[in-house]
Amino acid sequence: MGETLNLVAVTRPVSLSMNACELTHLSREMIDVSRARDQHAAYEGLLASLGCEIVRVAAADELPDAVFVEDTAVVVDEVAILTRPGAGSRRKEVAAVGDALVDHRALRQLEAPGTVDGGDVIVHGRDVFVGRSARTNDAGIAQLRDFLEEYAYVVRPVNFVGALHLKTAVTAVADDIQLLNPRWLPEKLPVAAGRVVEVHPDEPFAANALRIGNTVLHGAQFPRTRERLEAAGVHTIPVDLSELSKAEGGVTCCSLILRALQARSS
Ligand code: CIR
Repeated sequence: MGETLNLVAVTRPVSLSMNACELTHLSREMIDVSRARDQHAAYEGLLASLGCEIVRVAAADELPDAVFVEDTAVVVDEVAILTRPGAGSRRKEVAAVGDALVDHRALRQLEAPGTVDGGDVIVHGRDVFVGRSARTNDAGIAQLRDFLEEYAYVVRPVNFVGALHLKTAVTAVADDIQLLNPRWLPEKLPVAAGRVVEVHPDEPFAANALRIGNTVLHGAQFPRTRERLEAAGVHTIPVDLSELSKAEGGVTCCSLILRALQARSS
């Protein structure tokens, strides 16, 4: 592999109650929790093999969507902002993630009436793109801006349609390449200096990719889009999260990836 990444991946176990998860665009299908746990363990193993130290938040079997830790915080090198998720059922997930992050970052907390899901937030250099969605409102975006501009980040609201989160519609797969579903993202983001890989039309959910150094984790159910990524020179590893995808989760949702830094005073 050759890279020393020094990354931390915060994860949380699949909850026993996962079949009561929030659903927006998909019809409810039975989730095999045991299989979801195996897939999640393989995902964690892959992150560890790529050089991430896994920091596991305590299980919360009564919180159906707890595995999707991405939505509970926005983390940059200087600070972690604990969110107030847009779905009321998910707000109790946040405190325990804060307990896991406190050793790694100074913490801030979003307050009502603001709502933000981390899945709507893409940090790219000093730019922070935030999707306006059913989960993320303008009051939440304004609070994020207040917290982040202190550290010279520029918060840029983004409009998108049809997807649950911004990262369902677009992710950066290299410094200069974004992967997107053009039907869900009418305006391309100015990430990645203009190179674009579009998802295969038969794979609308394939824009969610998780970049770890020079490797991109990508849903195993999207082989046609993966071909496009490889053709663009992006090294991908397919990950089978088929059970978690029934809960509208993808590869980014199941972790918070942060650079390993010493804790800072709050
Ligand atoms: C929800 O609707 O909140 C969960 N069932 C799925 C969350 C997926 N998270 C993400 O895309 N960041």
